[in-house]
Amino acid sequence: MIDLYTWTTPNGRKASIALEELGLPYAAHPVDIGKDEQFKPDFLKISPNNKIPAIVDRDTGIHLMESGAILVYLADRTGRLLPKDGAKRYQVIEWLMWQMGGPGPFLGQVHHFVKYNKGKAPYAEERFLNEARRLYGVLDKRLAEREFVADDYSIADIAIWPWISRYEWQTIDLNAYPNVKRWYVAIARRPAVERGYHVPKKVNEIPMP
Ligand SMILES: N[C@@H](CCC(=O)N[C@@H](CS)C(=O)NCC(=O)O)C(=O)O
Repeated sequence: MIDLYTWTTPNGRKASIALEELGLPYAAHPVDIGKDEQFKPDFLKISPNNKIPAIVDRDTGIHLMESGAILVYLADRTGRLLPKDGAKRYQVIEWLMWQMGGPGPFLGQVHHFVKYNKGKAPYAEERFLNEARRLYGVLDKRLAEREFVADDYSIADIAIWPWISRYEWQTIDLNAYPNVKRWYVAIARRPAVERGYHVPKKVNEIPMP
């Protein structure tokens, strides 16, 4: 049994979608970051960077923060969604790291400046929107030649998809990125993704272009 500490955000949904895809038994514990629950001392013991998601695996005693590390752990625990070794494993890790260093931080800045603080910092809005469009372009090019970012559906897709699901917040027209749109819709229709998206609670339907 895995305890998942999470909230209704892209980083949190990565972990719940992976748990659903892998069929691992888990208990979801809401950490309302709007109420600063991520700063509670008990949570900081497992997530010292005061961010969700975090997990505790009751069977192994292992606890982890950082969604990328959590995805690798869950995949290795089951032998699925991440090849065990060889070039294909590193290809998945390559695109997982791309998400952790690119769409995660930069689309997060778009949410901050463009959705929540529009007009306060035009330079930041322009800078982060340009970077968002560049990242969507990179993903679109990658998906022009393959069904999923690392050929087979993997934790790399699971890491990227929840960030793309906020395309409306990012003022991104998915029609401008047809390969991303095709990939996004295909993943959105997976039953495990539908279930994982609504953890720890349902706030809206999955946006559909
Ligand atoms: N690099 C971290 C980022 C996690 C993250 O930014 N979590 C946000 C929600 S999406 C959070 O918990 N924010 C609360 C805070 O910063 O105090 C990961 O991928 O797990």
